[in-house]
Amino acid sequence: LTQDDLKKIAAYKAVEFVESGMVLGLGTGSTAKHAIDRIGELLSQKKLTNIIGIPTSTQTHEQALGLGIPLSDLDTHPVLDLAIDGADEVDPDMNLVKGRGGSLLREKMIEGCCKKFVVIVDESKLVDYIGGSGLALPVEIVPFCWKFTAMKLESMFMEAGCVAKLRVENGNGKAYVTDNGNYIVDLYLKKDIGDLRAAGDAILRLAGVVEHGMFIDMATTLIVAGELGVTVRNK
Ligand code: DER
Repeated sequence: LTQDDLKKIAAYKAVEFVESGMVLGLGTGSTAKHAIDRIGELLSQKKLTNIIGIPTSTQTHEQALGLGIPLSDLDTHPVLDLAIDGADEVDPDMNLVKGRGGSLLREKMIEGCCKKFVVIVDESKLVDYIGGSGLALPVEIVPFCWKFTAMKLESMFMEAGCVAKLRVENGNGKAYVTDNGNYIVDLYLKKDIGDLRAAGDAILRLAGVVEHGMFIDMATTLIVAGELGVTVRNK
């Protein structure tokens, strides 16, 4: 099974939680894409009806539009029944790293308003601690004096061997700009930062920071697809 096969298996399993009439948070990324495709398919087969989708990115908005999924937003639906989204890392307490696809702010806004937040991953996303993959922990910041903010973030996690890098567009070296017109600084950690809430609060206290990619205690259900099968775990 390829990694994408596993993502699809986890995604389809999550869609089993979708019931007609639900208001859904539609995630962003290659795993969530499969779930949205599946929802579109069930709608076209009339196996699902009266679904409203709240997209977490312009990318997901476009995909859902193309599938004919009726769309809305948080202004109209401030409480959602269910959100389905992927993650970049999942620790043993179901805390997440998200945002390597650039959509962490809208994801966190929308997934914070759901009665149920189902996270779908292939087994490669499981880590012992947040940052443990050695890959990016994204932080969305305002473009104004981004170097200053990046430097403050890097020094904040000096003990964890943190390196902060401005995310650039593939190829042309220009700063990546989020759907919200902001920049992303990716933090690369060499050690466990310990108390995630304290770390997250410290990050948010920097005036130039908009939001960070740690989703602490937000997931209610974790679906993991691996070589040995798919597991569903509730918080
Ligand atoms: O960037 C994001 O937040 C994505 O949801 C990410 O966390 C998972 O993306 P993937 O399903 O393509 O690995």
